[in-house]
Amino acid sequence: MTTGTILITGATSGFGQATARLFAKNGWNVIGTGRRQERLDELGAELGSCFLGLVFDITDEKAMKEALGSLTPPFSEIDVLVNNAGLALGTASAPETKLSDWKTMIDTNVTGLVTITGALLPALIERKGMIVNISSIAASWPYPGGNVYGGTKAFLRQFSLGLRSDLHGKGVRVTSIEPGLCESEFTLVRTGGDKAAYDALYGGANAIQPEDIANTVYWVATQPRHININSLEVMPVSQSWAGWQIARS
Ligand code: NDP
Ligand code: 8X3
Repeated sequence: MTTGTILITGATSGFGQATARLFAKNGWNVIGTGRRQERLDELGAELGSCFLGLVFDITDEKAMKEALGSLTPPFSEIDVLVNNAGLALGTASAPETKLSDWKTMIDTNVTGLVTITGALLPALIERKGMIVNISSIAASWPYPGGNVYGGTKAFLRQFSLGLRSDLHGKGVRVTSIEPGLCESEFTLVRTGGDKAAYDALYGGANAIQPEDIANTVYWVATQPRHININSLEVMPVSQSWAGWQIARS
C-alpha cells in the first residue's frame, strides 16, 4: 500500500503525532484522534486538508462511535488503523498501586482499543486493510512496577496474533510493534508530570525518538501486500536485559 487513508489514535503527541506527520508528508489522508482538541487543531493547521482531527476519549464508546460515524470520503475509507493511544500510570509495585490506575490502563489500552478495532473491522475487511497495534517490550519482558501496564501490552500482542488467525484469507494485515525506551510525554503521564524522573530516565540514554517509531509504522504499512510483519520489537542500542532477581532466605 503506498497511499490511502490512515486513522491514528493518540495523535496529539509522541508516536502518534510523528506518525501522522510522516504519512501526511507521503501523500496519505490522515485522521488523528485524541482528547486534546488544541493539539489536533495545531496539527491540522500544520498538515493542511489531508488531516482530520477527531476529538474523543477512547474510553467513551458513544463519543468514539459518533466521531467515526461523522466521517465522509476520503476519510471514511480507512485502509490502516494504528492503535497507538495508550498510557502507563505509576511505577509502584503492585501492592502499592491504586486500583483506579489499573482500571484506567485497562480501559484505555485494552477496552478502548478493542472497541475501535471492532467498530472498524468490517470496513477494514472490505478494503483489505491493515491494523498496526502499538504494544511494548513490556509485553514480553516483565520488570518491577510494570504489572498491569505490561499485562495490557501482552494482551495487545496476543490480540494482534489472534486477529491474524481470525482474519485468515481475508487479506487484512495485522502487526504488533513493540518499542522499548522512547522519549515522549509517556513518562510525564506515567509519573504525574515529574520532570526530574523524565530527565533521569532519558538522560544520556539516546532513547528511541517518536520519529523512529513513525518510520517503523511506515515501513510496516508500505510492505508489499503479500507481506505481513507479525511482530516487531524495537529497542535503542543503549537498552538490553538484566539478570533474574533472587530473594534469598
Ligand atoms: P504519549 O503520552 O506521548 O502519547 C499518548 C497518546 O495517547 C496521546 O496522543 C494521548 O492523547 C493518547 N491517549 C491517552 N489516553 C487517551 C484516552 N483516554 N483517549 C484518547 N486518547 C488517549 O506517549 P507515546 O507516544 O510514547 O505512547 C504511544 C503508545 O506507545 C502508547 O500506547 C504507549 O503505551 C506505547 N509505548 C510507549 C513507549 C515509550 O517508551 N514512550 C514504549 C512502548 C510503547 P490525549 O492525551 O490528547 O488524549
Ligand atoms: C513503554 C516501555 O519499558 O517503560 O512501553 O514499559 S517500558
